[in-house]
This record gives sequence, C-alpha cells and structure tokens, in this order.
Amino acid sequence: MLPQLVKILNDSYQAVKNDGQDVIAGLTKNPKTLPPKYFYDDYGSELFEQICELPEYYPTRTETSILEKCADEIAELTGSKELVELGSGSSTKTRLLLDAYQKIGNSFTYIPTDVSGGILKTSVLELQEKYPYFSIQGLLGTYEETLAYLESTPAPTRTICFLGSSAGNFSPEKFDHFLTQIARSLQPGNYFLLGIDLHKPKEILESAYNDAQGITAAFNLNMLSHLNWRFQGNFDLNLFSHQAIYNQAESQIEMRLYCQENVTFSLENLDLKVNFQAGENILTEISRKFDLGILQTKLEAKGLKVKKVWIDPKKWFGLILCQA
Ligand code: AVI
Repeated sequence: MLPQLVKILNDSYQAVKNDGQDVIAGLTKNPKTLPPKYFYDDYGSELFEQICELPEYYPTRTETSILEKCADEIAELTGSKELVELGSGSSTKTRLLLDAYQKIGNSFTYIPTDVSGGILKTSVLELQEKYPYFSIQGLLGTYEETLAYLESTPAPTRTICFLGSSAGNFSPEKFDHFLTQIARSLQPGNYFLLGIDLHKPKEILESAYNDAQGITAAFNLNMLSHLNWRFQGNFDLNLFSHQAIYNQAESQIEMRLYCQENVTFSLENLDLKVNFQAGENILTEISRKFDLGILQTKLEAKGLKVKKVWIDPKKWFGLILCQA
C-alpha cells in the first residue's frame, strides 16, 4: 500500500470491515442475504470491470456516452477544486470529468474511494502519471467510512460523484440514509453528481444481469470465494448457481445464488454453521431502476437542489447534478 497516496480508513487490509457481523446476520436470516460489498475483493473488482465491457451490460456504455457530451459543462458549472468519487473502481469514466477539469486549469484534487485496495492502488498510480498537476489522494474504505471522513473534512468547492447507478444497490432505507450522509458531507454550494439507471423493458434488464459469457455468474459466485478466504469458509462453489430476475413490482433486479443440495457449510472465523436445503437461495444484490421525477423529489427533500439532468436518447440512464 502507498500511505502517502492511499489513506486507509480502517484497520483491516482491504477496508471491508472484517468483523463479519453483517455476514452472520444475513446468513442466519430467512430468506438468506449477503451484503453486496463482499463482491469486491480484488478478483471481484476485476470481474466487475469485465462486466462493464459486456455487450449486454448497457449502463457503463450509456453513462459514458452521456459524460462525453456533458463533462465540460459539469466542470464549468461546478468549478470545483476537489472531486471525490465514491466506489471509483478503475476511474475509467471519471477520466472524462478529469479531462474537463484539467481544461479549466484550477489547482485540483481528485479523491477516488473504494473498498478494494488493489484496484484503488493501481488507478491512483495510473492517474498520478496521466494528471501530473493534480493531487490524487485515494481513500480506502466503505461508503459509510468515506462519508464520515468527508463530513469531518469540509471543503469549500467540493463535488462528490457517485456514478454507475451504484445507488441502485442500496435498499430504499439505506439509500435514504446515504443521501442524508451525502448532504452532511457537502457545504452549501458544493455539488453532488449522481449517475442513475432508469426504468426499461424487463428483457433488456435480465439479459444485462445474465450475460451469455457467464461473467456476471462468476462475479456472483466469487462472493462465496471471498467469504471462504476472509472467514476461513468451506462454501463449495460447484453447488451454487447464479440467477438474476427483474422484480417488476419493486423495479429491481434481484441477483441470487441457488444451492443445489441439502448441505451445511461453515465459516470458521465467525464460528458459524450455515444449513442449506436443496433449492434454497441467498439474495446477494438488488439493483434498483429509478423514475427520474420521483428521484428528483427525493433529492430535493434532502436539501440537494437539482441543477441539471442529462439523459441519453433512449432514456435508459440519467446523470443528475445537484447543489447543496
Ligand atoms: C455496481 N452496480 C451498480 C452494478 C449494478 O448494475 O447494479 C453491480 C452489478 N451486478 C451485476 N452486474 C453489475
């Protein structure tokens, strides 16, 4: 790790808190669930990068096409000297914004933040080379940890961006809490840029999360490998299969791992035994799809005033710029 470039927000190596209480709570519930943050060990982050390139996975491509058109305008409107990105991964799309801020020529700090140390370190090094006049400061931590840190370090011209519709992976209650934390991390006049996946036909959504090459399946199953490594577990990945369905009533993709046999696994470090019946599943992720109008009302209610919205011609994806 590079202490001068990547600040670690908690004690564990890969920042995902490793007390595992959330794993115990999820696996002892009926139906079983696991928090999506456990997708993102280094291999999971790599798989996610591959997902973003898949022909069926439209969100990354669509958001990039919007950013290509509006990045300059965002840089001009915000005039920010600090851009914080939550869940930055490889920061690929963000380079469009960084190029735009570079044109303005202010002194500028980019703060990518992620739970995965490997991808954060690699992208900080790459960005440092590509943008030698910027200060690049990685933050390794969960969203909660990052936002708590930002709250304690206010900045007069800050923009926080949250791209890729990762907000869709929160339950409505968690999203509400997240927006409260965002509002607290911004001073009046600061900006929040939110990338959001919109309603669309079920067939398009289901093929995006059940791709033909099986990369999303590998990404889903990798969560169990991550738990095996982190908590000395013995999940047998061959006994699980991936499925993603669109729940129309909730407007959300639901991604699950189905267990094919009656079997018991253990996670030694958590002192936990988990029984499965054949056909039982674990809900590993929801990915909510939003209505722009409802979302705008919600943002405004949190004190985040919507300044401008950009959407693609098919109306599949939106970028919302709010001001605190
Ligand atoms: C990170 N997040 C926005 C992705 C999504 O589309 O909900 C995670 C993902 N899961 C499967 N494919 C992509």
